[in-house]
Order: sequence, then structure tokens, then C-alpha cells
Amino acid sequence: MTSANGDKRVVDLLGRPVVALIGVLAAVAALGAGYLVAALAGRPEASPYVAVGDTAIDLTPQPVKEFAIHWFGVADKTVLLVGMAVVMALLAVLAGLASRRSPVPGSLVIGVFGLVGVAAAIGRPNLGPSGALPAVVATLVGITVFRWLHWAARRPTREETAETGEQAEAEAPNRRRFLISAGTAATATAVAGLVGRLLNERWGLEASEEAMPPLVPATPAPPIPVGADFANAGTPPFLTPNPAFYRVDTALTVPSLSVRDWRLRVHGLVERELLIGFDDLVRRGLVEKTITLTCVSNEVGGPYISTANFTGVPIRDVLREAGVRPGAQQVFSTSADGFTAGTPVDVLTDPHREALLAVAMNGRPLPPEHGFPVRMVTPGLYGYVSATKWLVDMELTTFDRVAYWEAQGWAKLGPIKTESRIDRPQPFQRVPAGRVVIAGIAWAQHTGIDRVDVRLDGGPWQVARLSTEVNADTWRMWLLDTEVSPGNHTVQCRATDRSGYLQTPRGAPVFPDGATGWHTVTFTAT
Ligand SMILES: Nc1nc2c(c(=O)[nH]1)N[C@H]1C(S)=C(S)[C@@H](COP(=O)(O)O)O[C@H]1N2
Ligand SMILES: [Mo]
Repeated sequence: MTSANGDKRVVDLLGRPVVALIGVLAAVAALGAGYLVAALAGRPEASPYVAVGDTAIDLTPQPVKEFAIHWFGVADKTVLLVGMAVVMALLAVLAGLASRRSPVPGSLVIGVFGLVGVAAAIGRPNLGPSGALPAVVATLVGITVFRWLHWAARRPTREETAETGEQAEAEAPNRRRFLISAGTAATATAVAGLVGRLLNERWGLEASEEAMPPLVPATPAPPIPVGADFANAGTPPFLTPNPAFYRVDTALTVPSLSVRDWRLRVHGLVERELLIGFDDLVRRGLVEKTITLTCVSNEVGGPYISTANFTGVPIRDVLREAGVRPGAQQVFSTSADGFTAGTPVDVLTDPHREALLAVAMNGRPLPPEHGFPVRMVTPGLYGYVSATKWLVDMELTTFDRVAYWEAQGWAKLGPIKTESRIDRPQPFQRVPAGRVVIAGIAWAQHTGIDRVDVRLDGGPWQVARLSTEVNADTWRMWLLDTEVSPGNHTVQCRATDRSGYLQTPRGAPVFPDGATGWHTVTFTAT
């Protein structure tokens, strides 16, 4: 730099890298502060970053959401969070660059951004006005840090230089002042982040299994018979281990509910309103059922299907206790994070269909991401209309009330469509020519699978061998041991369910009521 010119009675323009860094440090400090305050309040979902992300998810148009789920799966939220981080970093850099002379423009940008955070928090169905506190603190911290670092980076004014009397060294102590301030801000932010994280973990622990009564079903599910899967031939195991169970939801942060505070309200068109605590619920008696869940967003051949032994209280029993009034058509359920679903009353009260308020899966309390402590599970219906996780409210209403995905154009009723999938060979797999085992799964929940046909290269359909049936509410595995000549091949499968319905070849997209079509896989025999 040129020598500091004490005669120039201005605060010089700050260097671009310096102001950019100030912008980013202030933004990160703001987010760190918001995160810490939210953690202190025991409401990680009130962290401004998360509240903004949650709002973004709700405001995202349907096709974009579908695209995200399709391409990123569970990682769709990571993609969103990273995308937000990039946008914020860019804005922070711009806020800095706009403030080379005065800190006012940058402070304004942070203030406006803070208002977005406050608005997002206030708009969250699960937060309410007090949930905006972390965003307010974040904004104040952001502006303060910005102004402070801006001051620290500034060249000394003539008066300050005159005070030190050391004009030639004016820049050195000044640079030191900035570096120390920046380092302090960064360290404080890191500490805030760390403390926030520890607190969140502690809250999570508090909400965990230790607070639970034993979840032993009075009627356990029958053991899974030998021959229920063809895992050796490439199908999934019959029961999906909890960590491998597919996950689909709109929650950016997994709601962390405490068993002690959990309450389920049953109201609306009922004789008696109920308010049920966790122990009360479990005391009603637990049953265990083996059920295959499926997502309406599952493409033909897709992965959003899994099976577990669910333990819970039959929803039918709870509804009987509340006394369903005539005219009630659906149970409108709400989760702690504001998701809603509408499930037909006649499905939930069907004595042959054991829909559950599930508290455990595969013998363990529900994992947080699968709805801890209580979720709905309804055999035969896609999850979006019937499987509310983090359940807190069930209101009996007419069909007029519109639930989350229905409002986005998805079908009101979501019976699972009869479908089948090829798991082996995998697309473009190379297999030795000769005898090849083709294997997969088929499902028609609550109806049952009767037959699966497989064909190679458009040839005659061959009847596949079916696995031992567990119950009509679960998937069924199939395999075909057949002769394959060297070269490229196409294999297709189609299921027939117990009602006699043969899976349609007509391809339909997942929107609005579930995909159809025959899964087709191309592979090479060598
Ligand atoms: N609270 C809440 N519950 C929810 C959802 C959601 O977004 N939020 N998604 C539903 C959908 S679309 C499906 S397919 C199932 C998936 O349940 P899983 O994640 O345990 O597999 O949960 C349902 N329950
Ligand atoms: Mo779903």
C-alpha cells in the first residue's frame, strides 16, 4: 500500500477481500447466535437457518419438490441447506462489498435478511411468535459484528493517528486490530455452534428411549417364516432393518419430541374429546403387525418401499373410545411439524385392517426420523394420506378439510397400487450366460399378491416362484430361474393381485396418485 497519508482526512475505502470477509463473518456469527438461542430454548427448529429452509420447502412448487425427491432422495434436504448456504455466502459478500466506505449498506442487508428469518419463524405452524426470538437475536448479532469488524478494519482517522503520533506505523496496529477482532468473532461463533450442538444433543437424549415404558406387544406378530424372502437371490430381506427403512418427509430437522410432554388430542366430530399421554396410550395394550409401507412418490422400480414389524395401539380402539359421530368422514391428522394427512374413517375403523398408532418398529422405539414417539401406520394406503409421523392431533372431520399433499394436487384417497419390481439383475449388470436367477418384489397391500409373471425380450410370460406369504399387507418376493443366451436382454415383470387385477402396462407418473407400468431392466449375459 502507499504510505498512509495523514493529511487525507478521510476514512479510505476498505479493501474488497476485507469487506467480503467481514460480510461472511457477520453472517456466520448471526446464524451461530440464532442456532445457540434456539438450542437454549430447546427448539432447534427455531434456528433461523432451519426456519427459512422449512419455509422454502413449503413454498417450493410441486414439480420442483418431486424433482428434488426423485434426484436427491433423502439428500434433497442437504442439497437445500447447502444451496441456502451458498446463496447466503454470496449475499454476505455483496453486503460487504457494498460497505467499503460505510457499514450502513451492509447493516441494512443483514437487517433485511434478518426480517426474512423473523417472518419465516413467525410463519412456522409449530413455532409461533416467541419462536422468532432466535432470528431477532441473530439479526442484532449480525449487525453488531458487522459494524464492529468494519470499525476494526478501518484505517485510523487523522485524530487517531495523531493520538498515536506514529503515522508511518498507522497501518500495522490497525491490521492487527482487525485480525484480532475477526479471530475473536470467528472463535465466538464456533463456540456458540459447539455449545448449541451439545445442547441439542442433550435435548435429543432427553426425548429418547430412557423415558419410555416397556413397549412389549400383548400380541406379537407371528415370526417371519423361512422362505418369506429370496434375499439370497437378490431381493431385500423380508423385514427392513430400521436404518435401511426408506424415509420420506418434509422435515428439515427431525422433530425432537419428549415422551414426557407428548400428547395426542382426538377431537372434532366425536362424542368425547381425548387427550392422551404416552403412558396412557401404551397402557391401552399393544399389538404388533408386519406391514409394508410405500410412498406415492415411488417410481416404477423405485426404492421407497420397506417392511417392518410395527408395534402400537389399534387406531380403531382409540376412535371407538372417542365415539365417532355420524358425518365424520376422515381423520385429519397433524404432526408436530405441521404436516397433515386425511385418512378415511372407514379404513381406520375397518375391523380387518389394523391401522396403528405405532410406537415401535422391529422391536425398538420408533427412530426419530420415523416419527418418534408416535406415528400412524395404515395398511394399504400410501404414506402421504395415512402414516403421519410425530403425530400430535387427530381431528374427525368431513372430507372437505384438505391435507398437506392434497393441497398440492395429489389425490384425496391414496390406495396403494399393485406393482412389482426387478431387483436382480440390476440395470446394465453383466451376468454369466446360462442359468440366471431373476428376482424381485411385488406388492398389493391389503389385497395380497397372487402371481408374478416374468418375460425376457418380449417373449412368453413365465410364472415366477413366490415366497411364502406373511400377510396380505406386506410385500411378496418372487424369482425365476431361467436360461439366458449371451447378449443383451430385457426383462419385465408384472403382478396379479388376489382380486384378479393384473398390473397395468400403462405407464403413469407418480403424480397425482402413484406410478404404474411394468418395470423393465436391461442386462447383458456374457
Ligand atoms: N410428519 C410427517 N409425517 C409423514 C410425512 C411427512 O412429510 N411429515 N410423510 C409421509 C409420507 S409421504 C410417507 S411415504 C411416509 C414415510 O414414512 P417413513 O419415512 O417412515 O418411511 O411418512 C408419511 N408421514
Ligand atoms: Mo410418501
